[in-house]
Amino acid sequence: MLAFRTGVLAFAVSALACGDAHHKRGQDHAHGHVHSVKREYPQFPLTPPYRPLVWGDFNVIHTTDTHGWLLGHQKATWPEPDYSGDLGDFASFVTHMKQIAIEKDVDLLVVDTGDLHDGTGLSDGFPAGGVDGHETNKFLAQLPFDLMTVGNHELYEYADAYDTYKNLVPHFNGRYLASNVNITVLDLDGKNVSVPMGDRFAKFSTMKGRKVTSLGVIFDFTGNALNTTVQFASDMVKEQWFAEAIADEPDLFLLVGHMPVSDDYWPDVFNVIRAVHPHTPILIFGGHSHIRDCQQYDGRSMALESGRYMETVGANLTNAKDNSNDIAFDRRYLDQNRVTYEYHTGRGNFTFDTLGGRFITSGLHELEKKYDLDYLYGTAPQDYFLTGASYPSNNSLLSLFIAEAAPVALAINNSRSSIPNIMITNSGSQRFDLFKGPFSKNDQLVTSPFEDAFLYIPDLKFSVANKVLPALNKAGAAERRRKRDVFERDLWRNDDEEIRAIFNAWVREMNERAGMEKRGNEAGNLTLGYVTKDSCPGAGDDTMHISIPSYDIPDFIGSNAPNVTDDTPIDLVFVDFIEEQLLGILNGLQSEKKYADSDVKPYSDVVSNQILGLYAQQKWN
Ligand SMILES: *[C@@H]1O[C@H](CO)[C@@H](O)[C@H](O)[C@H]1NC(C)=O
Ligand SMILES: *[C@@H]1O[C@H](CO)[C@@H](O)[C@H](O)[C@H]1NC(C)=O
Ligand SMILES: *[C@@H]1O[C@H](CO)[C@@H](O)[C@H](O)[C@H]1NC(C)=O
Ligand SMILES: *[C@@H]1O[C@H](CO)[C@@H](O)[C@H](O)[C@H]1NC(C)=O
Ligand SMILES: *[C@@H]1O[C@H](CO)[C@@H](O)[C@H](O)[C@H]1NC(C)=O
Ligand SMILES: *[C@@H]1O[C@H](CO)[C@@H](O)[C@H](O)[C@H]1NC(C)=O
Ligand SMILES: *[C@@H]1O[C@H](CO)[C@@H](O)[C@H](O)[C@H]1NC(C)=O
Ligand SMILES: *[C@@H]1O[C@H](CO)[C@@H](O)[C@H](O)[C@H]1NC(C)=O
Ligand SMILES: CC(=O)N[C@H]1CO[C@H](CO)[C@@H](O)[C@@H]1O
Ligand SMILES: [Zn+2]
Ligand SMILES: [Zn+2]
Repeated sequence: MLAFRTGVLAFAVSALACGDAHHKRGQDHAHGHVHSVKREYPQFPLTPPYRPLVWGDFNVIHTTDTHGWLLGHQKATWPEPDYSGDLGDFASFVTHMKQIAIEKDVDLLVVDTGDLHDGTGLSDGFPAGGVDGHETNKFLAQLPFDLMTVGNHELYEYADAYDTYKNLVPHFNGRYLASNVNITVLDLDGKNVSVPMGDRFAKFSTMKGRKVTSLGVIFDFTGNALNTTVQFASDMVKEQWFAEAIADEPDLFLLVGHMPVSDDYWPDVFNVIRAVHPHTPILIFGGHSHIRDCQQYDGRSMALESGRYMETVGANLTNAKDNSNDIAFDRRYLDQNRVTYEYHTGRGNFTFDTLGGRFITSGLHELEKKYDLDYLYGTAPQDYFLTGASYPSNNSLLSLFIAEAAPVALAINNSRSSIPNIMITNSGSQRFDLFKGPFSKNDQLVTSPFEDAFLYIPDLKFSVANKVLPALNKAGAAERRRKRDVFERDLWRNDDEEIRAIFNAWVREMNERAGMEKRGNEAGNLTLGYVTKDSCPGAGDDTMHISIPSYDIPDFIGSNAPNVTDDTPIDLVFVDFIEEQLLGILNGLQSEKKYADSDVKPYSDVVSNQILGLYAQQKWN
């Protein structure tokens, strides 16, 4: 058993701030473009980290759930500038860190735990006939990842899974791990065969000669596409190959997996390895719930999760003195920006960028152009927050969407626009805040990605229609979730809503603990950001912040009720995604008529992911 110090450098890459994007409105009000150029330096005074990283003998940099945010977070509203690095900056950072590791004569590995797309236009804004993430994966492939593993977002659609298998996996040469995921492909004889999507495990030696055994495991995911197979972790550990893979004792187990480190399936894997190797260090990197989190399943293990959306990069190290002692681990959640990167690499403005990093950044900007992602719909007069403002309110994205934008956008070319109505959708239909300033095609994709049709039931008495929204919220989204609709789209969305519930609860807790009003004097100096409290010893955040505000939001949201008498017939308008549950609620509210699918009609050709753009064209020019 080898004695070594392990440092886990877990940095979570948050949002990209497009620093000095200088915004130009087009001549023709509705058809402008935002011209963003690579900011040379952060355009905002970012708070630097407050202490250097603690390097150990074995160090790991971790990213997870990047979801296409490869140009980082480009908006000026806090905390977005905290996450204003891009993948090119990250690549430069990794290059310098590898050099520092060589100078310090220690190991440094870089790992990613999946969910590479479904989040921004760079991955999702491809033209018809394309495959989600195909282009962004090419940029990720330029980074020296030592390990990568598969996320659920790689598995909702066969085309995405196949593209990953065909084009990304081979690039990593045995280091893209899929211990419990298979994909069905045609073999050379044209027969269907189910094969591992990546390697089941990897055994390798580090630069410093440490023997590492690695696995790549996804949570017990059931929403995967036909022709892909996910084996539950608890079954995987019973496989012969698994027993053989873990039989020899390495210097450490390095497990990567797309599953949360708290309240999930890691113990299914951990316990089996620990039973065979009571003393071997086990380092775990997880993901999927989009939070910063750390757990120690015992004194000689550590499990780290590094946030989401290129917001957080994680890292940590171990200190294994002998077989009986606990190992000291360190972990750090880094805000993903150039100030962080320059601070930890000792580089400045003019010595930070590597050629490779520059190349990635400019390539991503070309892709942005190719997809016309900076197509400008209008200029938002203020910020609208998903959970950062109460609902309903003037700063609520949900209020903007359903009470302001939907009534305008759905009235376009609509013969029923003069009939009073109530419009209802689910709050899960919106994904991200909408910030003051240019509102582009990319912003629309980020904020409101789902393509739901609007339906309506005509001539409902106002008194009945007006009770539907409160009744839906009383029943909650859980009922629909349990049903797990057969459409891939709905599976993704149900999973997405569960993740968002975990994420929102996490932010809410931190706001109660470390929000503006709690931080007192100290707050004067700090910007908004994450204030993480996890289950590992010591402080994890690399940069100090005041917590971002967080409010409870209802499962369903509605437009303002029209000013009509109780028995006025009105249109009840809603998205197809909630039809079944809404009909159930409506039939519980009145007994005059049993409403069914045959009573429901299409309301408009406009679908939900067009609403904000159409509204911006009319009102924000
Ligand atoms: C399953 O895989 C086979 C072989 O690649 C392919 O022909 C078939 O279309 C796939 N089915 C689905 C539903 O993707
Ligand atoms: C492969 O399996 C899919 C269903 O999983 C089926 O649709 C397809 O026809 C099969 N192809 C062959 C060549 O057997
Ligand atoms: C996965 O692929 C392996 C190798 O082809 C095969 O032995 C195994 O049965 C497959 N598992 C599933 C669940 O399809
Ligand atoms: C980097 O350059 C910018 C622009 O000249 C300047 O505002 C900033 O202070 C510089 N930062 C450092 C750390 O040198
Ligand atoms: C919200 O906006 C409305 C309409 O612009 C305005 O009348 C109202 O005062 C605003 N409320 C708040 C709290 O700002
Ligand atoms: C409304 O109708 C006009 C004329 O047919 C058409 O050009 C326009 O695209 C339509 N708008 C929407 C949002 O469907
Ligand atoms: C604010 O920051 C300055 C400079 O870093 C420091 O000297 C001062 O103590 C801080 N003030 C508070 C209230 O934390
Ligand atoms: C609602 O309508 C009634 C009757 O037309 C009118 O007197 C009242 O002012 C209206 N209320 C609002 C808030 O517009
Ligand atoms: C080598 C190293 O970084 N060790 C650190 C691991 O984390 C613990 C807890 O934060 C620190 O006390 C160790 O110094
Ligand atoms: Zn994710
Ligand atoms: Zn996920």
